[in-house]
Amino acid sequence: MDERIASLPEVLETLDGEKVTSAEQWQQKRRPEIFKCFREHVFGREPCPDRLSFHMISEEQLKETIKSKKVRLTYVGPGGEGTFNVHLLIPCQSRQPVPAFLLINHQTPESPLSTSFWPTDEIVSRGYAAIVIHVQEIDPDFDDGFKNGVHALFDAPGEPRPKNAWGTLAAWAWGASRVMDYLETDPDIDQHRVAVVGHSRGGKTALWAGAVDQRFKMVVSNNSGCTGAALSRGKKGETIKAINTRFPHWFAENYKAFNDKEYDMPFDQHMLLSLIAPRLLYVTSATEDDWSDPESEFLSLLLTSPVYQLFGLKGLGESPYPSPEEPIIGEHVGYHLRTGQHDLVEYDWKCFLDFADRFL
Ligand code: GTR
Repeated sequence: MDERIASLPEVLETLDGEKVTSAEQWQQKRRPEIFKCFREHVFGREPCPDRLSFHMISEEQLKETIKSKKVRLTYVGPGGEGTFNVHLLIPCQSRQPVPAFLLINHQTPESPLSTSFWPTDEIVSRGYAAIVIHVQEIDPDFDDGFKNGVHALFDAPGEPRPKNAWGTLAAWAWGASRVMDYLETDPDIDQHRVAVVGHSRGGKTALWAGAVDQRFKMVVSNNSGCTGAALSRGKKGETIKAINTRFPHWFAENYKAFNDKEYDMPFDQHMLLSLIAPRLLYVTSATEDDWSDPESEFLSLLLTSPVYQLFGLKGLGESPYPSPEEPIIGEHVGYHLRTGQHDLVEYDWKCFLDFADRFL
C-alpha cells in the first residue's frame, strides 16, 4: 500500500476508537466529528444567518421557454447590513417545480450569457434551473484582513479574530446556504433537488457548502485540487503551504499549522468528500491540471466508498483510474477525467447533467 494511504486517519473509526458499522452511527457520531474537525482546522466557523430577507429586483420572460428572476438577498450582522444578488434562469415548460444547479461563480463579476463555463441554454433546455451567485459580492477574493464583505459585518469589531474564524471560502459557502434559504421560498424550484457546483476555488467551496448544509442534494466539485477533492498527503502540485501562502484569506488561521505537516493531520480530503454521503457527489479532473493532481482527486473519491456502503450504496466501488472522457458512474458518486486544462467546460456540464438526470 502506498505511504499516503497507510497513514490516512480511519474514516470509519470514531475518536474514541469505536468502529463505525452502521449509517446511524455515521450520522450520529462519526460525521459530526469529521465535520467539526474541518470547521475548526480548515474552513473556520460560520455565523448563524440573521434577519435574512429577499427582494425580487426583476422577473421577466426571456424567451417563451425561459423565465429570468433577479433576487436581492439582504442579511444583517452585528456590524450592519449586507446584500448580494442571485440570478435564476428557469425553464417554464413545466408546471412543476424544477430541479436546479447553483453555480458558485468566482470567474466573472456578472451573470454571463450562455458560455462554455456556464452553459445556461443547455442547462435550462434539459429541464433544470440555472442559478448563479458571484462570490465577490459576498466576500471579495483578496487578503484584506477581513475588513470588507460579509466578514466585516459579523466579526466582533476591535477584537482579534479567533484562529478558527471563517475564511473567504467559508463565507462563499455561507452565501450558497443563504441562496438555499431563498430557494425554499420559491415555488418555481424543487428545493429538494438542488445541486451546488463550483470550479477550482469554487469547487472547494461547493464541497464545504455541501458539508455544512445538507439541504444540497448534490455536490459537484470541478478541478478542485488542494483542500478540495485531492488528498493532501503525498499530493503533487499545490501543497497546503503553497495555498496558505498565496491565498492567506481562504481558510481559518488554524489551517496554517499544517503547512508542510500533511502527515500529522487528523484528517484528509477523502473525509471532507465523505461528509456528502449518502447524497450525490460528482468530482472531475483534467489531464493537464497537474497543480490539482488528478490521480489524487480520484483516489480520494474512491476512499469514500466505505461510507456510501454504510447506506447500502456502492459509491464509486473499486474502479481503476479511468481514461479521459470515460466517466465512471457508481451509485450516487461519479467521476470523470477530461482531456485538457484546468477549466470548467461544456463537456463537464454535459456529464453533470447526465449524472443529475440519473440520480437527482
Ligand atoms: C489556483 C489555486 C488553486 C485553485 C485555482 C483557482 O491558482 O492554486 O487552489 O483554486 O487557483 O481557483 O482557479
